[in-house]
Amino acid sequence: MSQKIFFRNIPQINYEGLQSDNPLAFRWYDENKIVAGKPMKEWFRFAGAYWHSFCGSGADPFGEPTHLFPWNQNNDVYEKSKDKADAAFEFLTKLRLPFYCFHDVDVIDYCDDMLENEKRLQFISDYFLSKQKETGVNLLWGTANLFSHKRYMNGAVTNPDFNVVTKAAAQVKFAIDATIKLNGSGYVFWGGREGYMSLLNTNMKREKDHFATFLHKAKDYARSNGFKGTFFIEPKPCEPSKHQYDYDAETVLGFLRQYDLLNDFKLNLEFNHATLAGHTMQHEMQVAVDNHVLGSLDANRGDMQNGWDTDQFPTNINELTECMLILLESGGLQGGGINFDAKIRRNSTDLEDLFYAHIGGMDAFARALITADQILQHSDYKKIRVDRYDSFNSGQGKDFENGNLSLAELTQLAIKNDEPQIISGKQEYLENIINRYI
Ligand code: XLS
Ligand code: NI
Ligand code: NI
Repeated sequence: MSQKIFFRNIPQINYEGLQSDNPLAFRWYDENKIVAGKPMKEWFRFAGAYWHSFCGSGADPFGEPTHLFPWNQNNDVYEKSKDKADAAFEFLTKLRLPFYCFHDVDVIDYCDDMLENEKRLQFISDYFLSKQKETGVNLLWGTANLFSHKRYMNGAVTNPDFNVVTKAAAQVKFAIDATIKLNGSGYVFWGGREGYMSLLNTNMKREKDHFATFLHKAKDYARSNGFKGTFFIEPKPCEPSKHQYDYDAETVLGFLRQYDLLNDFKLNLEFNHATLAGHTMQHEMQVAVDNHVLGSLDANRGDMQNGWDTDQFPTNINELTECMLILLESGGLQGGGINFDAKIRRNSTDLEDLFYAHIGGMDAFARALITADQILQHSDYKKIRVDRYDSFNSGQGKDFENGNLSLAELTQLAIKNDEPQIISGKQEYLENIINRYI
């Protein structure tokens, strides 16, 4: 099969360490380096995002495309999809990204004919399969884009019109088929239009019921067709809908529990979505860990001054270090990896910019993982948190924790006991530990 080269001037990206001045090298990400018992590449399972890196045009609501990349120029649907695949697999291989993620419409253009779409996706997924065999790059997760087409303006599987639900179902079926064929580790549901713009025209209860029914049917279909991977729900509070049903980690957990889906779904958490929900990513990750659903991460960052999903590449070492503390203590992601759901800026127009962006992100995670491991091994970070709860480890505190003290008994203790001591939470001390180990 003929195969095009798109990054001719860009070499294989290697780990060169801290003394290197080469901007096209890793300074921290050493894929085989063992951290806390596992090679870095296994902790992270990094993935490139097809939509941002190979479909993004740099266009914004005010301006035309600026990323006029050569793999997007062919007018033939099939030829263009192969060009993009050639570019993607060359890119992933050169960057040592072991995985990729895609929406159906990222990898090949869709039309309004369902059978033709199925054929198109089969065509390009066959091509991917040969590329995967040749390069060793694998699919982290697949998904269906149920938000761009105009038919989804009132929602996809939560649309008030049943006809739209069927179109979404067909797209999900084809995307699951492709994910199974490509041996994907996971399948993602991000409900960008599953929510509402106005409650005046929305029956929220009915829409959520439909959402849950649909997820059951999709899961049953995938399982009965041999899908062994993990299903992920990706929370986001808003954008494009004013209010989205999968608002944040806690909300999704409540939904999964209510509709008996908790055994089958984990979470795919995204940094910028956490901040949009008014949380830190650390908060979202800890909620997921505490409920055994930390599945996968979409790596990016928002802009602290702008309130939308800017999807910038991650660079904040302090934030990432705190996240890696949670990741390390949890033992790792369940079924997923770290997908760079991030885009280069509109005015970053060189092919190299795509490489710098990913190198920076991978290095930032690697540095954060190493730092977090040092903190856990050598500092009293863990001990301080454990010790704060010491009063529940024995005596009446333990009785309370076990549910063995009534409100009246607690009151008797309050009357008898002295006023509690003032005990410091040591926040600044802990913040200093993070910076000391960075
Ligand atoms: C959009 C989402 C999207 C999902 C996949 O904000 O992050 O990119 O990850 O549909
Ligand atoms: Ni995402
Ligand atoms: Ni996003």
